[in-house]
Amino acid sequence: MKISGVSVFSYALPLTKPLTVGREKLSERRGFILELRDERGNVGLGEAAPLPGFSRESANTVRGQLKTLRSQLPGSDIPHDLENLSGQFEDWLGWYGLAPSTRCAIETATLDLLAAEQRITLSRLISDAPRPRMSVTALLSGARSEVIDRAKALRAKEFIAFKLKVGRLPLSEEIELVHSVRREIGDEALLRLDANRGWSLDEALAFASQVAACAIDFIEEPVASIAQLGQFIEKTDMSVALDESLQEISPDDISAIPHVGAVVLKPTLLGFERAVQFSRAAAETGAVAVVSSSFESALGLTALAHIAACLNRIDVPIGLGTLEWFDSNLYLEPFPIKNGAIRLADLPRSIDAIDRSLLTETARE
Ligand code: OSB
Ligand code: MG
Repeated sequence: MKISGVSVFSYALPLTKPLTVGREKLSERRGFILELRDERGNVGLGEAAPLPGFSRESANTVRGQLKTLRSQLPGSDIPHDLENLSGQFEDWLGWYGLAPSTRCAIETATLDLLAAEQRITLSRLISDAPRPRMSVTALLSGARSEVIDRAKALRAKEFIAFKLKVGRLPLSEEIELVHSVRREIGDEALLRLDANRGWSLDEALAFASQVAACAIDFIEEPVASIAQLGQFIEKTDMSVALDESLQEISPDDISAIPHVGAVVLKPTLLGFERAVQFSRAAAETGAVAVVSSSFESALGLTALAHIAACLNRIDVPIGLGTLEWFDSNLYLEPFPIKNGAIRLADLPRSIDAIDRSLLTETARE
């Protein structure tokens, strides 16, 4: 099958509360939608939403790369076996030198198009037996009272996994907060932490020893470098997850870091195929893959839910609890996270669900 037409759109969605990422504070979320069409009128959509403060590429870079794809791709054949996600996209697109969020858009749009051609879902294209249901992690951040109230409310709504942001307040306050959140959510729920590299090694070790009784599922990025992370792992029993570090290493490097508990896969920051390659490398070392959002629209989240359904045999809660920052999410209907979980059967096809009135076509000059 050939790609016969390509369009590029941009969007800007207002946020319900300011979003602080790294040193950036965002009041709206901007991104791009890439639309691919084949000769038979099938359509595939993908999202490129570089996250200021976290992505290395700028929106301008991504816009330029999408325009290049728009001028180059029409008339080209879609290569075979892309859905294997084991280097076929790299063989096809590697020479363009695309940024991760641009890669993610073209990869997901192509997979969405292939799925449309075969009248199946994206997850079914990639796996014979995708998981029909996945738990979603509730994200806890902000002031103490907000964290506690949300933990209580979302536990009552059947969320079974929580992720608390740490590494921001004085250590003693955060240690107390972790204990309080554990008390609120009860012993059955999973509690994950994310320090976003906010601590020195000594701080991280002190923290870990004082929340040892809180049964932490894992902590993401407690310290500033991969070298320090190795020392943290050696000196504590707390399970560690890689997030920021994945932007600095390749899948082959995972096995060199001993006892990684999990990898947090954000296809917007890594690329879609590369994220899957990280998940396979992680599985070989016994680490689980946690597919996670970079505050994409519902269209991006749909692709994330489909790939997450293909990666783990057990229910590993996924990091899609970012929609509360959005007033509208680019879909006409709310994104189907219900009772702390997503069912594949509830996910609409992007092309049917998207609110075209929120898209602006990027000029062809
Ligand atoms: O710190 O893990 C992070 C989203 C964008 C950028 C950074 C992060 C996140 C998330 C996503 O936390 C939600 C999740 O992982 O549950
Ligand atoms: Mg993280």
